[in-house]
Amino acid sequence: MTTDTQSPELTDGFHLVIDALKLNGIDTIFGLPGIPITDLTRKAQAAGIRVISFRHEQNAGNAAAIAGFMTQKPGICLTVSAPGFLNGLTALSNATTNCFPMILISGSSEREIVDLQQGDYEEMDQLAIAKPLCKAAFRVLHAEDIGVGIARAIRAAVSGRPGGVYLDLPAKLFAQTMDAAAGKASLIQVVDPAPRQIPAPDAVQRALNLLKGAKRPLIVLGKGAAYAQADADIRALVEKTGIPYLPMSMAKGLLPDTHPQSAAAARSYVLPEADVVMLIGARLNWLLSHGKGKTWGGKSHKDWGGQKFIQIDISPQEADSNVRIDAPVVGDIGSCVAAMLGGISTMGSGWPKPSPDWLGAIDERKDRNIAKMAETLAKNPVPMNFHSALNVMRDIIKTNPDAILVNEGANALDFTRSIVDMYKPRKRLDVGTWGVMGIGMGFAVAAAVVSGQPVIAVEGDSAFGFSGMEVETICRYNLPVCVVVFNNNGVYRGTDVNPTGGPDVAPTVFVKGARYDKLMEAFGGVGVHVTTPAELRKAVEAAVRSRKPTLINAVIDETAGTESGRITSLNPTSGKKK
Ligand code: FYN
Ligand code: ADP
Repeated sequence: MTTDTQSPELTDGFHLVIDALKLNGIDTIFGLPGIPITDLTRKAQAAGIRVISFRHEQNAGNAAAIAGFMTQKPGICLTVSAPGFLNGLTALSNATTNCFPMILISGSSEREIVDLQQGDYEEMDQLAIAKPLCKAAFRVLHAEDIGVGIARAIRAAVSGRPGGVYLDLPAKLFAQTMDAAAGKASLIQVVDPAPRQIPAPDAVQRALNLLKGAKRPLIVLGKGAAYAQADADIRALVEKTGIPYLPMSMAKGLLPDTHPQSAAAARSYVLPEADVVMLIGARLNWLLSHGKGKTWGGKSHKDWGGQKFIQIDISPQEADSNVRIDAPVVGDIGSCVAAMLGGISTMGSGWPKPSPDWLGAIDERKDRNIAKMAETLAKNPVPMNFHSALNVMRDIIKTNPDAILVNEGANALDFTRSIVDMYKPRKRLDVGTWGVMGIGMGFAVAAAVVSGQPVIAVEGDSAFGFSGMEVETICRYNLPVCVVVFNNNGVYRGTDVNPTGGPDVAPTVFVKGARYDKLMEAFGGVGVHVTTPAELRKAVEAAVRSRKPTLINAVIDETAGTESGRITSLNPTSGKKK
């Protein structure tokens, strides 16, 4: 309360930023303190926001991005200027590529000095650098604009196709003061930040007509479908139509991988054989061979396989990006799937189930692949290989379906994806659209913080190295994270040799017999060294039960693994003599 004789109550940039975030339901910030945002982290914590401090901004950024994916609220990453900002940028860019909503907030140097290039502390034109790498970028210069700046950042991150947003806050802004009441009035509580986008009825009808006439229909579920949190309706659409479906990596578990309609184990059969493919939140990018070529039954790598496509997506520009989309349905997945279900229900029993021939042929391939897989998994080679180790992880996820599986690497990624079944939506978090390494510990920290569930991170030894120092963060916040490092002494394998016979090891080789478990012990967590599936099982079960930060160094046969896992063909020399 102020009276005429008292000076008015003041607020400042620090508090306006914090109040604006809180007003919009932001309860967690991932970041790394330093000039000029150290006090912002302190004041945010004092104001009741959970502040998770990392050892490197890229990991904080990855944490923010995956928190955005899991919650549909923009994940916030807070960094210092220039170098800290740049460290956060890979994550921001990756978030944008993956359609994860995230806001990178970075402190910056003084505009006047930056623009005249007079050599300020950490001088950099951050806004200009961020712009091409994210969905939107804003700078706030005046305290009274903080409310608008945060509101615009939130809307840009979560509306339409979600993505990364950059918010530039120059150091001077934080100390600016203004009348507290005016400051409060300047803040905006964003109404309906991600408005539903209802598909046009004729677009829905066009899609239903195409699907209904299909002889060999297929549904592809992507991570956009997982993000949408329309789980029950997506399941109903799959089950009511009876159409087989293929989950992309992060859509695994949207329906349990053991669902009878899953065609995951017959991937290379269904893609070329399907005549109508309905994509739900999945892009026809490299992960789907751009919708053409041999994967789709085309004669050469550029040929169209003859499929017709329905694409449900929030981005109107996505259709026709690689091949013709015969029935684009533009809208949010929840609204689109509900509209499709509505159309199907008006047909009553008139919806034609896919032919028994198509379903039978898929089942035959599936059964064959699953039986082959079971045979491989049952083996117990010495030393342990990816399969025998992942057989353990498969059982652990089966008995702990709420646990979140973080996964990165090459072979460690590809084998885990096909061996470890997921049972619930948004439980598998991995390298996504870019195949980026380094998401591991950032994703693991965020997954534990956001969900409170146990997190199991299956990491290749190379992949782990990118974010390994965050085991200290895991210990500091006492998070229920169990990291399993599949240690085969190198990138892909540990067996390469230096052809010159010189003293340096080959570029893909690491220190042999490294003990990653000791890293976790250094910070008070549990480190376990295992060489057999039985030891691995015991260690992971104990970690999940105890919820103690744990790192298991799982020694894998160093000859196991192929170059680049399942994507060897992307290497420029693939198929040629080296
Ligand atoms: C799948 N499969 C199964 C099962 N699930 N067999 C038995 N049981 C189960 N449950 C079979 C499936 O039918 C395939 O066999 C094979 O396992 C592999 O399946 P996957 O992984 O779905 O298919 P594929 O061909 O590897 O998929 C292509 C891809 C994928 C591009 C989508 O490789 C991918 O997501 N890659 C990302 C790689 C990446 O980002 N790496 C990081 C950089 S590594 P067939 O049907 O017989 O083919 C840097 O070097
Ligand atoms: P995957 O790699 O699993 O195939 P992609 O990242 O390629 O998935 O595709 C996700 C797609 O989902 C993007 O094209 C994006 O526009 C879309 N998308 C994301 N969220 C939604 C949503 N809520 N509604 C509709 N489409 C969405």
